[in-house]
Amino acid sequence: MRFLHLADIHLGCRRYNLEERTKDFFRAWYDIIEKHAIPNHVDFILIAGDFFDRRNIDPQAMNHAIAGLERLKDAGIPVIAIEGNHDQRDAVSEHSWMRSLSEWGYIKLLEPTRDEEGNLALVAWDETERTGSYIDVAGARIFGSHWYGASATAAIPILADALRRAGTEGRFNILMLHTDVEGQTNRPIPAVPVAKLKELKQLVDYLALGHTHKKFDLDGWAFNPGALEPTSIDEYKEERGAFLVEVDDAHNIATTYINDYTQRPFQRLSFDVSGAQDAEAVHDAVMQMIEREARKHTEASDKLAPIIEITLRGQLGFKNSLLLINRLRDEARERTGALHVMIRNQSVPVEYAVAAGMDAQAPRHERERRIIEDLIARDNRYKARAHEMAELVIEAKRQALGNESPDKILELISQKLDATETALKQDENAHDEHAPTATALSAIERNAVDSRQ
Ligand SMILES: [Mn+2]
Repeated sequence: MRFLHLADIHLGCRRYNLEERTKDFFRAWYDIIEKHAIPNHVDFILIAGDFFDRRNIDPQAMNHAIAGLERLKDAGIPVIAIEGNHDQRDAVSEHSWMRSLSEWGYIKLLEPTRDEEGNLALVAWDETERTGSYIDVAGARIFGSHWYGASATAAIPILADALRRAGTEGRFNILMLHTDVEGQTNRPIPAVPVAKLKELKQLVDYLALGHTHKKFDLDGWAFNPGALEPTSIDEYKEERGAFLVEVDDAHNIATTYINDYTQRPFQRLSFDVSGAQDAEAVHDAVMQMIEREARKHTEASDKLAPIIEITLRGQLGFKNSLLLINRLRDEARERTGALHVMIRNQSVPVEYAVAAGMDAQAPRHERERRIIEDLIARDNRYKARAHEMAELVIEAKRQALGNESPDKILELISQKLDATETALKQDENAHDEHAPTATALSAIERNAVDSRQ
């Protein structure tokens, strides 16, 4: 017996508002059929949930699904599937596109049902009704299950009971399950503990998992192939793909991990803007980095053009708005031939950096003064007197901690504030002649930014 185990194909996945990106999910799905399912004459294909990216798919996603399913139908390869969290039917509806595909004869959607007492039951596939919870194909008995979400751990013993009642003896039993497994996810969400999962081991010879978008296996018994394409850039580094599974007469399992189908290349670059003189300097340095490190794509290449993400980090020595992000992105795309360039600006303007570059070993009172001073300096009204104002704050705090009366503290504050305001007014008058120049400059800056974005 030979079969292909897929999961999380996510047809119809839209990212970056790019038509091409949606097609990537189709290319991966279709390519794996052409390259692996058909040449290897597999007996069946398993889709362990999330065939579609969402419940309410658009017509294009359905076209993508049918194109592959028609090809498999012509080749006489049955597709056995379950619903995942992304494509499961609505709680209030009897209908889902997965059920429709099953009714139309493209897939066999396996779903548990309820017996008269309301207990979970697994019933044999009915070819006329085109419903059922398990099916016998090529010497295997394949069982389907629902998406249980956070109650997956509680569902395991119930599933085990239902499997026992349905009968698994003397067969090669496969169970499809869409769930997170403890230790395999980076997300802080409840996942099924491995020990709990293993309660199924006596009943199931091959546990066909889906949901986690990376490849893993447990004891050569439970297998999760991962998504064919990354649904977010965070997944691009994970090993993902499909399993080609070979089972001999003694029920020995041999799996081959497949990832040589058409995939969109991704690249992540990072640039530290700290110390750059101006926006032009950042621009030039980012372009130099791209020349050095970025994956270049040419029309002649038979590979897909990459998606490149560039993150700007560090402290920016000038206003954020002076960074011409669109210009950076466009020029980076031109130089690399990428399908798409994302610029993530995570740099922090120096004006917001508090106690930047301060020695971490400095005594507490020095650090306190510096932090208060930096916070005050953000306010242009007090910027010129930040040092004195910091002194005042610290003195007021000292008095409050010393149980000084509120009236006394208020008096101290108003005295100092008055003195500071008088001093500031004098300063303003002295600087009046420069004011128009500063305003004119920022207007020019604004215009320059507007015309380029
Ligand atoms: Mn998924």
